[in-house]
Amino acid sequence: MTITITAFERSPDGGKGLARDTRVRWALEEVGQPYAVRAVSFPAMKQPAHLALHPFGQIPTFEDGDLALFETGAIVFHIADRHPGLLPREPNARARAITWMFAALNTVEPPILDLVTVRIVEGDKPWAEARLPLVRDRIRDRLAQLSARLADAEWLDGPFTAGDLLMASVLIRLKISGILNEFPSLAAYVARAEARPAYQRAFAAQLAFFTANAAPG
Ligand SMILES: N[C@@H](CCC(=O)N[C@@H](CS)C(=O)NCC(=O)O)C(=O)O
Repeated sequence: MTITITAFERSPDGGKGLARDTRVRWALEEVGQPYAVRAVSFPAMKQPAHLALHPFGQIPTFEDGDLALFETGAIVFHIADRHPGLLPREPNARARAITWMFAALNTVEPPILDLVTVRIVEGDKPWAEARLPLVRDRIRDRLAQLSARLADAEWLDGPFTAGDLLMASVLIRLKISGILNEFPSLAAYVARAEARPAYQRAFAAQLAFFTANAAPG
């Protein structure tokens, strides 16, 4: 049974790999699992067929036989739980890696998403410009704390884990803002993550998918 995930038919990021299917592709590449991708258009995401898979009408989804999942945290955890390579076997190390998965999605990602919201979704509001410094400072606070914890380690807790995969995926979104470069150890951490062959394959696959779907028919 082939794993099937969904991705934007035409990602609004133009193939920069910021859509969340990239983190699922990356996890699958890290554990060596082949997968297929089904493109979903924006209107189709809100139709009953897709809502049956994803109650919030978003991508990505994950299907394997009769199992259907949504939420990248749950999907990446499921992949890491079922296949060796992304979570340590030793119970305490495994629990700490899972803690970093939650930290990435619950503590570090929200202020970063706020920046996207204020820039893109609320960009035309009269207060958007005034709100921006607050949002950027909230991100800086989190990055300062994360950078202090990472110090000069290669990964967050021992070997590369699903916690690093999600943390790097979240931080990658900040590259264009310039904020990441204010924290050289985090910028280097992201560069190390992006240099992993599995990330390279995932990035190339999402770009090829975008290019194929964007090609005039
Ligand atoms: N918390 C969800 C967020 C999913 C999400 O926001 N997906 C975006 C693409 S990266 C989406 O489908 N946006 C379109 C929409 O919400 O209508 C996850 O991690 O899977």
